[in-house]
Amino acid sequence: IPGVKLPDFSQFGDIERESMSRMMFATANNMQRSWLNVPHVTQFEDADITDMEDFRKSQKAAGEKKGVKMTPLPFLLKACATALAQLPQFNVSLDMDRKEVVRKQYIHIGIAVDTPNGLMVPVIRDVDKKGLWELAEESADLAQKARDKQLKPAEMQGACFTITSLGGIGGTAFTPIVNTPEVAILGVSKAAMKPVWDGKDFQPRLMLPLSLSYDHRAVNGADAARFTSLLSQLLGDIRSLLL
Ligand code: CAO
Repeated sequence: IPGVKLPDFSQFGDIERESMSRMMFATANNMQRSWLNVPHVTQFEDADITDMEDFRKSQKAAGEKKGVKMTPLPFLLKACATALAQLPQFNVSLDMDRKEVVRKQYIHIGIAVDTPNGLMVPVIRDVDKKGLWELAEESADLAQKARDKQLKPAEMQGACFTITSLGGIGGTAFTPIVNTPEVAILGVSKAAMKPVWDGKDFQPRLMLPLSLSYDHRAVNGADAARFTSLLSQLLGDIRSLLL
């Protein structure tokens, strides 16, 4: 691809130069590799998490006893694990050299963590086999390890899918970049109260914006809409996560 030729910026005003950290350089290369190799499409959906949030808040005292904070993330992990099991076309990688699709029989999910040193993606293994408290504890531990630069290489490998949540910060939607060779990534924005028509009246409901970016070589648009609709259904009635 044509390179970007830099002008001499100092002709426009004072500048400073600083070496990129190894991590910033590696992240920049990974982003460019994914962006250039993967034909991206993003599918948007809102999930009604009013009841989920009531339940989550009802667990506050239990969380204080256990020393674990229950955020929306464990529910998202569980819902994505269920969706990956029901729609296994999202749990693949493409081997273009061998013209093969690699289907994974395990469900490991990466979580993007914002750290002072840049973006890190620790991986939670076998999310489908873990409960909400276990996921809450493990994701908090891994996020802390990421911030403390204590993650081992093995703890950042093997993901089938990634969740990137900006919900604690803000925004209504974004288009995340697929963490190739995974074929999809879920972006989560900030939940907001919205008027939702119930057929008779508008009801105030807490709506969570979801943005699913996917590799259009591996996944078609109809499947992406099925995936986000399923996520919305699962988060809308978390009892269905038990089924
Ligand atoms: N909507 C509204 N509020 C939300 C929310 C959402 N979607 N998600 C989380 N929150 C709330 C939490 O409930 C918590 O509120 P309280 O303190 O009042 O209980 C607060 O926001 C902070 O949550 P958190 O961000 O600490 O925890 P989390 O489990 O939701 O997320 C982690 C953990 C590691 C994903 C997050 O800390 C993080 O690093 N996010 C950034 C990821 C990122 O940079 N992605 C971009 C990658 S592409 O460049």
